[in-house]
Amino acid sequence: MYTLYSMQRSGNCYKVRLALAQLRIPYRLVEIDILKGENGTPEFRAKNPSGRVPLLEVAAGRYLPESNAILWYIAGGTPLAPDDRFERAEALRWMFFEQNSMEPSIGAAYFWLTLVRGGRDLKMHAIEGWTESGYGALGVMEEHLETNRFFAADRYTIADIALYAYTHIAEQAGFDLSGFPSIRTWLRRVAAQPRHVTMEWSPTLLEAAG
Ligand SMILES: N[C@@H](CCC(=O)N[C@@H](CS)C(=O)NCC(=O)O)C(=O)O
Repeated sequence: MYTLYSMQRSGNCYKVRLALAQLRIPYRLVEIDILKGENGTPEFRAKNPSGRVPLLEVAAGRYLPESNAILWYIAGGTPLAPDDRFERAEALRWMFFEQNSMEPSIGAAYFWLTLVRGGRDLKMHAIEGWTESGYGALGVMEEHLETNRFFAADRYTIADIALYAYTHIAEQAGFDLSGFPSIRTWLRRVAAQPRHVTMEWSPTLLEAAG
């Protein structure tokens, strides 16, 4: 069984929890609170030298970091990961975009402005840049979604999962989505997919409820 090292309030980790739930893949969840420095221990660094979550242990002692690489690994061979050469490249295109344009702006704003106490003061100098590049990324997404239901392969894929993670919490990070109607429609479309789970959900909660 997989072991996922994850922080509940991390968008990068949520991507993996969402895909695992939708694929009905059972796994063991280990919560790593980076705000308490739990990712800096020698034990965790031995598993992932970058000290970052998410991290998936795919087999004993075999570790895979990077949320989007993990999505490709767990979704491989399923409709969530396009197999056609062009559609696969389309999905990759949007997943690279997510890491280059969204995660460093909206993801960073979410982390520092909502999770870190005093983060706004600490990062005052960065907010203008995050705002400009975050709205720039949202503009590119909006334009695509005006004529497409999903990001790649004309269906729901891991490219949507990757982009959903930080877009659905962008308003918490101070981004106003009212001028992005196609993104808001897409957010509802993604949330309506079978076996969708929220960012708050964890398999532990399921066990507790069951
Ligand atoms: N590109 C990586 C980014 C992972 C990342 O930055 N994770 C954050 C939590 S969202 C983290 O672990 N930060 C701790 C650190 O950088 O020391 C991914 O997509 O998985």
